[in-house]
Amino acid sequence: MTDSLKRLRSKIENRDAVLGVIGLGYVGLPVACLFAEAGFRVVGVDLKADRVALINAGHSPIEGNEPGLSEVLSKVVHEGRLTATTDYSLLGDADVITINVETPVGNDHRPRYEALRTACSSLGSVLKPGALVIVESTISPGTMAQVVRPALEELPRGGADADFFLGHCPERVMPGKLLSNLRNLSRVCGGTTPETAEAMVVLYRQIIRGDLDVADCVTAELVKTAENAYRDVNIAFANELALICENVGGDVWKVRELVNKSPGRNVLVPGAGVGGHCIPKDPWLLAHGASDETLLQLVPAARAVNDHMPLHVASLVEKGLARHGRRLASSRIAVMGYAYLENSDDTRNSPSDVLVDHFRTAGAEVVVHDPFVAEYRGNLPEAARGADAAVFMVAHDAYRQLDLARLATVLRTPVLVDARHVFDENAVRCAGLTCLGIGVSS
Ligand code: SAJ
Repeated sequence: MTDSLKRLRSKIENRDAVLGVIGLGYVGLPVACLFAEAGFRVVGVDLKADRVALINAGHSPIEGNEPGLSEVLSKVVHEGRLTATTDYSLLGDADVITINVETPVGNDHRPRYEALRTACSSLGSVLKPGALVIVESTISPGTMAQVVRPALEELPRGGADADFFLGHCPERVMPGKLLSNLRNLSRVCGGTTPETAEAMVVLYRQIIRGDLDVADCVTAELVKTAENAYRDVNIAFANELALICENVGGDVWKVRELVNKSPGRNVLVPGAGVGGHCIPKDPWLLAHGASDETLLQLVPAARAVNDHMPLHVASLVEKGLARHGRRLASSRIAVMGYAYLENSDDTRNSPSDVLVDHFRTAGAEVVVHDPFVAEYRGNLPEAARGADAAVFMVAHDAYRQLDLARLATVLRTPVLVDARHVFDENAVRCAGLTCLGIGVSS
């Protein structure tokens, strides 16, 4: 192990190391808070001056319910352990820098690395010798070698493993559980050398209780993208099984329950589609790593199945309207639920977005309701008044408690489409509503 890495490890163990965090979003900010809470001095860098100002005032810019985050943030800011800035030069004396910027995919399903490249080249211009740089953003296999390392080495310097150390430790956070996931979930510490990976374990052990597994960078890149591609493929199987059940007169909920009694089976939950900031994107990041795209059939096919689900829900709505002699173009549809996940206000890549666009393009009038999304809040069942169909796209608790008989009185046409298995079918029918749902014969 090089002397500079030895020195870095002891600075980390003594908590004398200065940490830098680039990107103070839903991953970077909790990371900065936990390292500051552990006793490190942390400098957070973000491009958004308003976000920086809010953080320096001790307030969290992250919406939604994040248990403990506001309290930790306020504490470490007032103790002077965490400062935020838009100025990269303040990272010049950082011993460890994590990069937590967005890594979206474009409409062509290819990674968009502009933010990552900018962060790396800006950091490279101020990075001090012997520092450790860790990318926490989710990236395609091969990105550390082909994008990150070259961007950091743009300036004439000794390069990774000589002049600075480089690793990849993908995050595993989830909205609503940012701090608890960070503290408790295991992480892969992928280093460009085994010694660097070991130094990463020493660092993350300061804040993480879960397993810290050493690996190389490619393994770390593969693990994170694979774990989410795996989830997407399994959701797609559940969705395709639901479509089959609809066609053969089955009930996917009964079928799923009985299949899952078989050892080693775990059919996931069919539904209105797959939203969020991770699952729709990470399979494409995994796929991009495979240079020979012909290798891949399952990952793209699963994405296609899941992306189709909102349109399948639309076909169920049209079927229900037709039973009452109505056409979509002249109907009013109440879309119930706009968040991508139950009891969340997060609307990123929401399947409801696709559904609303589809209905509006077809000429239907659309009203949206969501108890967690400010612009769509409203009384229930009043929000559906005058609609010809109420489509439940998210299993918010508030919908599970809905008085179906009252819903029937406010609808103009008594059609209910249940895209998240929110209701008991018989209860819906007893309320005098035409009921159609994912995975059940209509
Ligand atoms: N979904 C289904 N059926 C399922 C599970 C999910 O249709 O059986 C849909 C959800 O409705 C949602 C989307 O998929 O629209 C994603 O749901 P999710 O439960 O996977 O939640 P995410 O997107 O927040 O996933 C994140 C991921 N974490 C990271 O990327 C770090 C994922 O790997 C985790 O498994 C998940 O959180 C979690 O459950 O913690």
